[in-house]
Amino acid sequence: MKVTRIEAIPFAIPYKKPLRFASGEIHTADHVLVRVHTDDGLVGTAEAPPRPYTYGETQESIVAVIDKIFAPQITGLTALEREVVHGRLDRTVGNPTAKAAVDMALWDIIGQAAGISISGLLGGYSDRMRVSHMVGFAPTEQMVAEAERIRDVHGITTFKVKVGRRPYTDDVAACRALREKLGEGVELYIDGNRGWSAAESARALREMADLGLTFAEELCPADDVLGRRWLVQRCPVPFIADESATRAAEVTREILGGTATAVSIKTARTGFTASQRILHECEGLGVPVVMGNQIDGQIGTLCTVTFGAAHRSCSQYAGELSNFLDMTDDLLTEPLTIESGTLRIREGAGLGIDIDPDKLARYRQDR
Ligand code: MUC
Ligand code: MG
Repeated sequence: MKVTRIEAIPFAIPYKKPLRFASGEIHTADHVLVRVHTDDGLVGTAEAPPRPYTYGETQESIVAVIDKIFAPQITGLTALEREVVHGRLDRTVGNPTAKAAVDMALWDIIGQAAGISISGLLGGYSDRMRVSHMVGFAPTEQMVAEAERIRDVHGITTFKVKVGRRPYTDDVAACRALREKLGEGVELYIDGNRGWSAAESARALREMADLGLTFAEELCPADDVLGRRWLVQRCPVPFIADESATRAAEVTREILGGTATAVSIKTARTGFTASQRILHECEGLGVPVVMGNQIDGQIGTLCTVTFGAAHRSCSQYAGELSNFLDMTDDLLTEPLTIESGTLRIREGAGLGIDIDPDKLARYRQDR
């Protein structure tokens, strides 16, 4: 299980329609496929999605940090020496999705070597998760039509609605229309990606008080420390820290500082090793967690569902696992499918990621 080589392969797959939210928009999945090779012929696989508006990473920076810094640092270590690996990776600040992809690829190797599924290694709670679908910015009637289609085609009944536009009343109207058209049988929550001020957020929450929202996520910036604490004290539902809680220490700051009361765990940024630390921290503090989506492709989504389904507290709420539906294609030999509103993990050793070589050849950007 000794690491001999790490590949960081940039690829690009267009979206059928862009996903728009307060901090950015996505037209193409310009991700990086990470493959860690070992001396016994195993290959661990994961993907890193660049999100410059959230972490500062780009596709080029992910490839460069892996090729130039991470690969030389961990070549020669075994996949079982994860504490040593992370000690070396953490000499470089930031770069969360590059580090996370390396971490998950190492877990994939361990699972394959042991002949055990990663889900079993992590916790083995379930083989599936309920799915929550993210509804991006669009005219209200299109947002409603998308949610209805996703419910009717995939059986999904939980929706995270992107908010954070100005004026905030547009988002309030969209959420109201979603509740009216979809009825009481669906679960709705909102994510502002820091687009509103604390005062706008408070007004919006007041005007949506009758909509039965279950969570509110990153409505205003965490850097507005006192404003956000003031808002969270008044928030009628758990307030999820997402981009403000990307490491265990940030989770501590957000929760103990009173600027969040729930946490989004994204394997795309904390892999499996650090995601487990955050999960256990949240469990110890009595803070709910939601499995979030970094606008992952199918590889990243498989990593998320593997982690989420493995743990009881992650499975309490629907996981955000459906963004890949908007992509025109993907790299897996056997595509993921969402049935009756749930997504299953892959059986077998490791993560069960099998890359289609023809698709990789078509979409890779480095040849
Ligand atoms: C989300 O939950 O915010 C959009 C930006 C980002 O960092 O993640 C996505 C989804
Ligand atoms: Mg979010």
